[in-house]
Amino acid sequence: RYPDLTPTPPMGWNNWSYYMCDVSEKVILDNARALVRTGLAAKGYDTVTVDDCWTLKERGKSGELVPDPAKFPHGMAYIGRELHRMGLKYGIYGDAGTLTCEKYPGSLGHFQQDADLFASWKVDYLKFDGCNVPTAAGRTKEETYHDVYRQMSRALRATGRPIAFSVSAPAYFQYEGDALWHRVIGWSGEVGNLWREGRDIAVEKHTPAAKWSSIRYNFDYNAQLAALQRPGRWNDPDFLLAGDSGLTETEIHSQMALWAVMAAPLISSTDLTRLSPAALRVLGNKEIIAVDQDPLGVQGELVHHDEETAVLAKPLRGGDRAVALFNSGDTPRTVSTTATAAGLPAAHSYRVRDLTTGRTTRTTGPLTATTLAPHATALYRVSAE
Ligand code: A2G
Repeated sequence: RYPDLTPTPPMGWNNWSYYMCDVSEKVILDNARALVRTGLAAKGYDTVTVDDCWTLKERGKSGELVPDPAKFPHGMAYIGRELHRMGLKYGIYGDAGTLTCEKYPGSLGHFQQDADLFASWKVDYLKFDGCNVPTAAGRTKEETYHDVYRQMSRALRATGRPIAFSVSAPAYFQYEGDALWHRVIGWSGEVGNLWREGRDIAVEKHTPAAKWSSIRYNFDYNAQLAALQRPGRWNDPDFLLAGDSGLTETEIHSQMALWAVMAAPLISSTDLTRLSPAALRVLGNKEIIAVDQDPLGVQGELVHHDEETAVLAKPLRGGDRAVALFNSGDTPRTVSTTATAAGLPAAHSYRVRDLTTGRTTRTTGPLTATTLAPHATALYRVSAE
């Protein structure tokens, strides 16, 4: 079993959703500086990950990955030094197959060599994708994925450097039946610390409607996986889109609240150098971050779910519960549950703190969000008195 390197869900920033293959030293370091300047780094967003397209299309003479000198003129160890100097952690992207999704060299046949190279650059986090993994002779697709991810997991351990391991395998099994992807998630939590499931979240160039529907899709998918997550081993429904164009403040707040109640990794992927005050407020909401990062490490479960609404409850250390009331429909609705349905003990009175407005009220049991706007989520922290 891979070491426990992520006691709480990883937080940070990744370039993919906004910049895609237009990644560079400037993009990475400008955004890293923005992470620090905005105060988001101090709130826990500490891992900066370079996604696909950072290498040349061919390996070097010794079979090594070669950073693209036009994109990374000072090389990749330099990125690590700069990030570490800013108090941040260094994440990088690789792929378990012959080629990455964007057809740059994959690590198949080079697992130890690549792990050693990443460790020599002082990498702290590896996102390991699963494009172009050819099914091995005499093995099933699942066995093949298990083999390659296990090999990379061992290679990372053999470097002696603690490198958090993000496994993309489950995303490559999502249409193949519950039993199968449940199994894949099971072994992903043995070989690594977190795993990507659901679809890739929409990227900046997609329409606002596509962005919202991808948040919806990954929410619905991830919400069913609560039982497969364990403290320290995380389901990853992909990036937070706050800051990308076209989404409303209500929608980016909903994504943040839903991801937090599901104890999902909080990985922003936008242009942080021109983040709006609204997006910064959403990403920087300390009480919502605290729900996500709660030391119990439990993913909130669905208390209620229908076509238009969902209610989730997450146990927190000390006995409180975080309760999310989500109106996924296109008309205003009142969404409600009760304290006991959300798992709180029976009591005469409960304190209800609205983590969006910061207002505290009291209830004898009913928890209601009155006429929630379309796509809005209310997130409450509820304590029995
Ligand atoms: O490659 C895949 O689609 C990744 N998805 C996505 O996040 C991004 O890294 C892209 C780059 O080519 C998964 O890892 C599931």
